[in-house]
Amino acid sequence: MKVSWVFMMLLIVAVFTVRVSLASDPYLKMFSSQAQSDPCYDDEKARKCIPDFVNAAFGTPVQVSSTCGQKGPEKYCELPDNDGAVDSNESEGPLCHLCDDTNPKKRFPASALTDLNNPNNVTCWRSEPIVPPTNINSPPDNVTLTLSFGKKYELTYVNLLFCPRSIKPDSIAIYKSADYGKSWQPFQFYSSQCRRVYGRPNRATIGKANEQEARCTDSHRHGDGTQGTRIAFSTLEGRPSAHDFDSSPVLQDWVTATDVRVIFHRLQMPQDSLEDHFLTSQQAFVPSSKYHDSLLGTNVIETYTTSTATTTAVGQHYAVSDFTVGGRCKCNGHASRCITGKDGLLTCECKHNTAGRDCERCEPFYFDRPWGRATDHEANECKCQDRIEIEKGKMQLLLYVKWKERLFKKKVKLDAKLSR
Ligand SMILES: [Ca+2]
Repeated sequence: MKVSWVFMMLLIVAVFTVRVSLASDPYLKMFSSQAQSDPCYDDEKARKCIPDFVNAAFGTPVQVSSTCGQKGPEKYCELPDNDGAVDSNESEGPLCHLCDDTNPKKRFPASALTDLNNPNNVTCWRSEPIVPPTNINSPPDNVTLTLSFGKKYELTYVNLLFCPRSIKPDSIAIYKSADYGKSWQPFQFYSSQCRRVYGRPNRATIGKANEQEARCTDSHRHGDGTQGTRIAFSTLEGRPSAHDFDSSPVLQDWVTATDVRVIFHRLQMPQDSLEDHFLTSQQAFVPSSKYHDSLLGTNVIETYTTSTATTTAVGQHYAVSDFTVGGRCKCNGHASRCITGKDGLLTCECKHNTAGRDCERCEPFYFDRPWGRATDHEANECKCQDRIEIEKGKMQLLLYVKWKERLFKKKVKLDAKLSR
């Protein structure tokens, strides 16, 4: 009786197992097909793959050289709305308010630059009030925003959205670094006076010979190419090889950045009519010197002149509500996403037998052909070396590790002897 009961139980378990395995078969198939749908492979054949397009600035801390109200309460002023109305409860005047970093309702921190941009609840960063220029040669404001991605990205655009009722700055320089801030390269300039301020022609044409050159434009002053209070720099616009990006190492370098820096040089030129909002006296306009780029990418002024003009400007400042940088994590076509590595750093999840934070080299023992960036037509997968060569390499590595171990043990013994 006991034996037949055990037999029955075994039979039930066997039938159940067969039914479950049959039932789960489609699921297993589904999972296996999911595993095969790696964007870096097409039926096990390597193909170019790239991480998603993202706003690389979103939620990233921005280093700023100046923030309103951090050294105590300060006055800042706004332009009136089109209908002349400004909502203010401050006693300093109808256009002016106080900023105070210790008061949550009056703070304008750098974190507002890269938070969620909600049109119904605009958050702003504001600089400390600046000293308005008395003439064209007055020292530049040099108010700086620096954004570090901690990883190489390929950038498509850099956008700045200015706060409601704020002035769109006149002269802005955008720089980029591709070596984590060691060196900086001009990316784009904006000025109503490109030649005078940045020593560059206005709206220069870019040819095949100078595709890696920063341009200067006054378009932001005239409304074309920008919308409202926005400045949008498109990294590839007007560059001839942009349509054949895959085969242009020059443009691939051009869009590569680990950091982006925006330097506000002039809020307004002294002769700007808009300045009437803030200045009560006519300024002397003295055309002569310009800012120039030093190797470090900081801009300095060559000469200073003094002006006899007096100003009563108050509360002029820079105010940005959104700093956006569109691009993709740079993986050279060998990864479909970036992940946080064991070292805590953002790194490509490399495929095609490639390695490195940007999949910029072949994995050990995969040097059958030189490394190459993946293109639409050729994945440039790193291939395995000859089997014997690999075994030889592995053996050499093993011998080296063992030798290091022996050396370490000897050292430990020696240290122990000496310490006695
Ligand atoms: Ca914001």
